[in-house]
Amino acid sequence: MGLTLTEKILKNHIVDGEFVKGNEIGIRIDQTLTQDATGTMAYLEFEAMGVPRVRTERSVAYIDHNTLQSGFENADDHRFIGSVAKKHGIYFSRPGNGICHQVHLERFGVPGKTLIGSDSHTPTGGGIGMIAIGAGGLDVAVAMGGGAYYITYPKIVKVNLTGKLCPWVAAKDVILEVLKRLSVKGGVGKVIEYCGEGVKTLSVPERATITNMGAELGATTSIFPSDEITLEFLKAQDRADVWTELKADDDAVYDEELNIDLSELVPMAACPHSPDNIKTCDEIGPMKIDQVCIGSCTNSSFVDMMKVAHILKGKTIHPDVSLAIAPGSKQVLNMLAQNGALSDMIDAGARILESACGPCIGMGQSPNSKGISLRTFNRNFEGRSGTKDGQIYLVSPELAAASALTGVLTDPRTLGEMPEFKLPEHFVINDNMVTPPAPEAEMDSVEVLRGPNIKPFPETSPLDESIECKVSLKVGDNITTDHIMPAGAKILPLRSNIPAISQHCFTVCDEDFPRRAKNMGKSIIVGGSNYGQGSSREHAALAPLYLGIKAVLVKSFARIHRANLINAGILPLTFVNEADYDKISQGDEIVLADVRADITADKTQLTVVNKTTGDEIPVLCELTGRTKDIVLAGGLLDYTRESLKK
Ligand code: MIC
Ligand code: SF4
Repeated sequence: MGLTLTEKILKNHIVDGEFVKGNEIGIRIDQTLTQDATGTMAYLEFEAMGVPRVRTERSVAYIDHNTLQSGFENADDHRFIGSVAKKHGIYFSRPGNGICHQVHLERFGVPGKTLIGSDSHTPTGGGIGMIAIGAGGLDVAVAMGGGAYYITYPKIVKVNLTGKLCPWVAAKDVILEVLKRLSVKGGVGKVIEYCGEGVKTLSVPERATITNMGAELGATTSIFPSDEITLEFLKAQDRADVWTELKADDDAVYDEELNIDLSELVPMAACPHSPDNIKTCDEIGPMKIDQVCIGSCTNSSFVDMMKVAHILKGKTIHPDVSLAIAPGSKQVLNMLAQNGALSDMIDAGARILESACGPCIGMGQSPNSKGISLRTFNRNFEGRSGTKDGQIYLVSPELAAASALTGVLTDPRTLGEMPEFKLPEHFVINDNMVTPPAPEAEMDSVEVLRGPNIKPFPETSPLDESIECKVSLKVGDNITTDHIMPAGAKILPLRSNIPAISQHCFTVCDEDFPRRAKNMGKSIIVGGSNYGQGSSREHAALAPLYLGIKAVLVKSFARIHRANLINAGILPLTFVNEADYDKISQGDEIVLADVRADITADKTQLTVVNKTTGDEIPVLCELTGRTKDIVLAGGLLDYTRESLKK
């Protein structure tokens, strides 16, 4: 029986566990990446593990999220990360060099290698045939130290692409179609593998748009084969030497299959407030808009920007629309500057932003009240833009630029004939904003520079014998990490200060939650299905940890967040019967008696007694050998320290 591409790469990297579906397996990690909003914590954790030098083939620290620098905090974090990187063997991509995923694809990604990154959109690397997975900072710290990364051996979904996209229909529309069919929960526990004749019609940046937004499916990762198109891209980046051909065997067996005829797709948008709320341009109609933002790790490549410049050239944006453009990397921005396309954008009235995440994570450019904003980004969760009642639509760069001119949602197919937009034969290459680490012999003399906002990892303790406490919060379905731990210009600077950032935990849902939870001392949270979807930010687990949360009981979890809870030593529990969700209310007192003994004895079904109502609620606590030990130890940091001692 043949193998899928995913299986081939995983098989080459497995170091622990058995290659059986549904089993937990440990894989060797070749490359890691961090960004600054999760990076400070990841490097504090790496330091706490006491490993002197990274043991990966390549680790890169990017600065791209917190670049507003409205106080000293961001700049201090940049300096800290730069100095830690220099000392411990990590390449440092300085602020201004671009968004981590865009730069990693351009300059560092290697087909067939494994990459984990402390950012949920790390699967962008699947665009050049990597197994690239988003993870919590602690997992990345462990991988930098040479430890394996653990995943559940995934189900593999084949997406068979046929045909070719029509003019002005984009890669964004492909992934919006997949989201429409599978939903934001549809990818959990799965890898999405793209195959078929249609693959050849998509360039690497287009493939990367598709794998990037696989994160919105909840998928472990997404991957394209590495073929002659991949080689062409790597050649143009002067990196042909890292190319290898990679594809699934013809007789590979998949768990699920999906067929998409590219020629049947039309321009679409993900409507507020979920990336799977898909409508076609026609279905929405010529809706009046207030803002357009173009960029983010999903759609900020050179060709994306060239399309936008072409549409804007010689025109002026609509008087009621604000247009912001953030090219994805220094390479992209520089090439636009050199070939005059930047001038076309500026001339049309675009507000050019630095190459960084910017508005995607609510760092500036929040829309007006109730403002309708078309964005080429990947997430439109409520409030993420910084405007609570902002209405965010996720669209292709083509649709965004066309609409910026007309002031209403505009089908880009009305733009007339589409010229051919080709990948350049040579990208402009200058890695002068990537600082290499100090040579090993000199690392001891490198001083790590810390600012006053950088506080140590919160205290953890081994799992209690029994848990007896109140429910401090009850929430519904599809709670995102932006609900649990909001970002934006006010809160992001606190990413290296857990006591301070925890004061904002869940305030989007309930202003009083942080104070109430802290006053309770210990408590649990109850939630619905797909709890914790979205970001990889471990702050969504560390802030609850700091506020005394002992367990989270929900209908189902999103993958990365569940792993982050375990890493923080918080028990992840799910209802055996989803209907029992109604038997427990905020403020109820609950008991999980002898939980430590039960988990030690590998019991997976436990009983939560609701002391307030008298109900006995069966719950699942499915922890395998390793995750069980992590929870018993009080989290991954303690567990790793103990293992290193042994
Ligand atoms: C996001 O898109 O939500 C982020 C900001 O990039 C996060 C990481 C973070 O919260 O720092 C992600 O996707 O993991
Ligand atoms: Fe940055 Fe947005 Fe991409 Fe997250 S999704 S890495 S915030 S550009």
